[in-house]
Amino acid sequence: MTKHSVYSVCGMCTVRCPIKVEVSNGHVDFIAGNPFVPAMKGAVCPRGAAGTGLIYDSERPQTPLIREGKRGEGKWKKATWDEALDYVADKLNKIKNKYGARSIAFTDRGGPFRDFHRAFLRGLGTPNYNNHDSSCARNVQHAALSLTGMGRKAVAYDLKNSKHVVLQFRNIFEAINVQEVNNLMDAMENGCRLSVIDIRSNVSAYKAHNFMKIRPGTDYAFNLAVIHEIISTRVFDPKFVQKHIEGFKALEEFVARYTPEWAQEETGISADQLRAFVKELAQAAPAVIWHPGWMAARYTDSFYICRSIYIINALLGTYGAKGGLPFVRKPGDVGRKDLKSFMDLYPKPSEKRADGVGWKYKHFEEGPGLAHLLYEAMESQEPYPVKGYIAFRHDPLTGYPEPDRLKKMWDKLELLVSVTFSWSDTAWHSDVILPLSPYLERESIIATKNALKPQFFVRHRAVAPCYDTKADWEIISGLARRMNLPELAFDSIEDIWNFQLKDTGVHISDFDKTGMVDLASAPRYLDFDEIKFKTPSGKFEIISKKLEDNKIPSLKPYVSAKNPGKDQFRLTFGRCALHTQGHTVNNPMLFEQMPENVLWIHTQRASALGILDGDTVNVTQNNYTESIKAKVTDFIHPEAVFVIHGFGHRLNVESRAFNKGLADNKFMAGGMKIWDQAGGAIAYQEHFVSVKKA
Ligand SMILES: Nc1nc2c(c(=O)[nH]1)N[C@H]1C(S)=C(S)[C@@H](COP(=O)(O)OP(=O)(O)OC[C@H]3O[C@@H](n4cnc5c(=O)[nH]c(N)nc54)[C@H](O)[C@@H]3O)O[C@H]1N2
Ligand SMILES: Nc1nc2c(c(=O)[nH]1)N[C@H]1C(S)=C(S)[C@@H](COP(=O)(O)OP(=O)(O)OC[C@H]3O[C@@H](n4cnc5c(=O)[nH]c(N)nc54)[C@H](O)[C@@H]3O)O[C@H]1N2
Ligand code: SF4
Ligand SMILES: [Mo]
Repeated sequence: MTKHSVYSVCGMCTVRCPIKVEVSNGHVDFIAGNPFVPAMKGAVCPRGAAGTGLIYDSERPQTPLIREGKRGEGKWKKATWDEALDYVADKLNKIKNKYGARSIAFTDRGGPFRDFHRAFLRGLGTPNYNNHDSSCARNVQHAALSLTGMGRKAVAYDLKNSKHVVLQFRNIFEAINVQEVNNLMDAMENGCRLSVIDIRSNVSAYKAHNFMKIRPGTDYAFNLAVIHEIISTRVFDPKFVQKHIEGFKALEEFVARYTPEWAQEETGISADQLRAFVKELAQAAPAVIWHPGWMAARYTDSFYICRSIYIINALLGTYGAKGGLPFVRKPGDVGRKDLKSFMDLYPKPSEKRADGVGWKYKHFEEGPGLAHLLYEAMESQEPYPVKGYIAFRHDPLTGYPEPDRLKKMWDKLELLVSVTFSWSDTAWHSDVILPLSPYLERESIIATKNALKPQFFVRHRAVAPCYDTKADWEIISGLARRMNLPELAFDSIEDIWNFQLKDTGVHISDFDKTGMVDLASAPRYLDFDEIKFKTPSGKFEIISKKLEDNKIPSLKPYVSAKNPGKDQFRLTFGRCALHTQGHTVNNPMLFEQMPENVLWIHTQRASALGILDGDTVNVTQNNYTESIKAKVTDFIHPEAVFVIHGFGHRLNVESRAFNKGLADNKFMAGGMKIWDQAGGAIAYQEHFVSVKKA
């Protein structure tokens, strides 16, 4: 029997934790946290442990498939890789010749391993790369950019050293990032306070010292009153404000009317509680982290909520501080060379983007664009036809509102390809499925992690693929070879790694021992005087010229949240520790632990409707209804119902997940058009449903 360990990277969610995989005789026995990363504490989360459930499950696409019937009919022809890649490349080449390269679009789910496929798009000459972020963290990113000129990841969350952490629509103990969870738990053992602002008591709220149950849709009101209180009681950091903030006076004038008493009416959180909370924060500052949020695609003012959070952090001087939001360092900041980029092989395409970002919408960051606007362009064929689309590790039919509407938006596509390791609604609706090897069966390109102590890391393959699936670099190389991009047509991952490491002084074998290479010996916090924001003034700018130039206010007055109609509820959603988005429900190990979602509904509202805990209820919007079991509880705001996202699968190739639970995205009529014009993200929680006993 041969046994060995492989240092790799988890792929069960976007967090991508460092892992150690125990392999015997080519079989994965056990997955642990990488022991060389102390904050992993040797463990992964329940989903990370279920990686074996994924690879040894036969209910996933096992060979390339080409559609035979109509889209979505489920009639497939098995194909060899050569046939499938020839088919896709031939169609893409035809589309390119007929409509131009710009008519090819591509979306992915973001992350650190993108350089290679983004280079492929540049090589083809299309500007239409998008990722899923308009369904996730785009508002946070744009809020950070608008105030600091830097993205949201330019600062770290120094949870381990924090004295007070605030989670607002951020459920750290269930929407898990293992290192963050462990660091926060360590800090709490050392006396760190935890405050949670949420519409329901989640697991983070149970652990919190201070829980504020807020009326759904009113977070902006609460935060404006917090800013009011910080300024009027003069508990801000005067040194930080003086040296690093531009526009303080305008802010002070703007929040003058937003008193804690005013906010109490909107939010349901008492003025006294708000005042006591602000006092506590000021005492702990600057070792405070008010988390700016992650899944912040919820309301039409979510961008401004995220901005208000960053503003509060700045007022408290948490930027750059130990235990606050220290600045991360790039390889160049520590005297090292970054990886050689495949994207640099080609010029940036000069065509304008189909989603309008960069020319029609100049206040948005171009990089990943806004996918919902790309889909609009696919339907309108404006500003030009988009005819070929590759959904690459992306399931928009589960992740965007109103799947039936979205399918219509795709009707004019001449080619729809899904690259995926699991069945999904998007894969089922595609013309071609290129089955990706799950993360334990594939290598990824090397990635850089900017951090207090930057590093390179790599995903090693733990075992050979069980089925006829391929790694993403093999799929892209296969297409590149057929589309006249020989510089991206690689036969081995080692050649790719060597290309990337060329100028770095690092060798492939340096990753063998731990899966990563540190680029600095110790973490370093910037001195106060070293702090410089990437805005025109070099300061944290309350008034953004870019926003104002595009007729978007930097300080937007609060607009009261809508009340649900009689017998209606605002539909809210989130994550749980046992599943990732829509793609783990059919995982045999995770399914066993949680086969369906339930509908959280407040005790009094349920009682008025004659609904008891465990009853099956019908949830309806317009004429669409699905049923689900009710969880009757005091721990949710009466105006809302809540579900875990990702359930309600209706594909019979997933025998376990089939017909289990409710799909929240199907109760968002017109939702593709309801988005935050300032921050760019879809506003998923501006929808209402009614509930009746079944
Ligand atoms: N109604 C509603 N809509 C939502 C949400 C919600 O809560 N409610 N959540 C939103 C959020 S936060 C997000 S991020 C998006 C997510 O939406 P997506 O980005 O589409 O999410 P996933 O289901 O994680 O991944 C899509 C596909 O990628 C494939 N895949 C291949 N390789 C990998 C890998 O290495 N890792 C992972 N994770 N997947 C891989 C999987 O097979 C899966 O089918 O949805 C958003 N949409
Ligand atoms: N286990 C697990 N972990 C994950 C993921 C996963 O699928 N499963 N996905 C990863 C991804 S892609 C993302 S984006 C992150 C998401 O990480 P989070 O954004 O932290 O996760 P969510 O559960 O979507 O939302 C957090 C909380 O927002 C609350 N909430 C809803 N509406 C409101 C409101 O109006 N006001 C306030 N104050 N709170 C509200 C919900 O009740 C929920 O408790 O998690 C990541 N980690
Ligand atoms: S949080 Fe869990 S599922 Fe996500 S990468 Fe880490 S171990 Fe994997
Ligand atoms: Mo997300």
